[in-house]
Amino acid sequence: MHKKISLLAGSIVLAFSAGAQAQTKWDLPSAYPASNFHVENLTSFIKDVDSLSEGKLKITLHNNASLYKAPEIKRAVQGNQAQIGEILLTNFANEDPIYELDGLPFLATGYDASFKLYQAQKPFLEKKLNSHGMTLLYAVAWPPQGIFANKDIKQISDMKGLKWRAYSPVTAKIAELVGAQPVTVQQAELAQAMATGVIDSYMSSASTGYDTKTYEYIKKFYDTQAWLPKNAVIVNKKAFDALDPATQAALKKAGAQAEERGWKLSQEKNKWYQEELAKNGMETVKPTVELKEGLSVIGKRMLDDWLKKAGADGQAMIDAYKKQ
Ligand code: PCA
Repeated sequence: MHKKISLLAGSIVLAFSAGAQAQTKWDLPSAYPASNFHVENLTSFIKDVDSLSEGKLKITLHNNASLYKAPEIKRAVQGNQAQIGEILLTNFANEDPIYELDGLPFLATGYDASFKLYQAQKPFLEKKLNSHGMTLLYAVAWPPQGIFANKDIKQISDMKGLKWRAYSPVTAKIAELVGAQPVTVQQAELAQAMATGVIDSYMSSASTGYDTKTYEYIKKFYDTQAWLPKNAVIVNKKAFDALDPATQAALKKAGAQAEERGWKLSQEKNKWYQEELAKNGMETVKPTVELKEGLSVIGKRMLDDWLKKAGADGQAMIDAYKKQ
């Protein structure tokens, strides 16, 4: 009897160490907090990877910019310091126009249009990332972008002089065009920037308004639904190639599931985020026709500039988008 037990214990140890040998561990930096739907989605994705790979690929999430700040994550994945990471595509607009497309105002405004734009953008995005040693696993849209401000904004000239938080080159450009003062602040530092008065306004989603408790400082959300930027989850190609085929397939499957779930979650939670903002005293304001017109003139100008920069590929993306 005694012998049997020790034999059994030995085989468990053996099985355990064999499993441990085959296990791969990856780090996944994200710049957003646990309350954010992208991060909720990442948490489910990591669980799916674990079960689909039968425990062979273990991913550790480092959220809220705790491992790398938002603008550093892409480079960390490229250099394989992090094997997988979540980036806000439009943050990298200055690197290549492909990253800017879904950050342009009034090109694609609802979820359906944004998904179509994504389909048009995707092959070019995959090619670009590939050429830098990375692959695109999935991408999910943020909710529609509106303006947070205390000031009454009836037309774009009312935005003059605002201390405007920008999160990307495009949001900084919008500020310049309306005569506001742009200050680039990533979401993880946004609450502090409001508390210290560094900024008094910004353009983003209800989701970020909720994550950063914007209602403690700003009382109005102008629901302009101007664009839906995307977060993308990218993987270092060498790290991917080092996985066995079954684990690669598991990762891809979990990614496809996360993309589908993420787009739904973004829409569903947007309603909930808006309700939470209202409960905390924030007024959602329907933009005036003048404000919308002013912003769409800016949008057209930015699209023209983008087309000049993006050349034939850019035109192909816009054509593919409009054809759908
Ligand atoms: N929230 C992010 C980017 C887009 C969004 O809705 C932010 O404000 O940083």
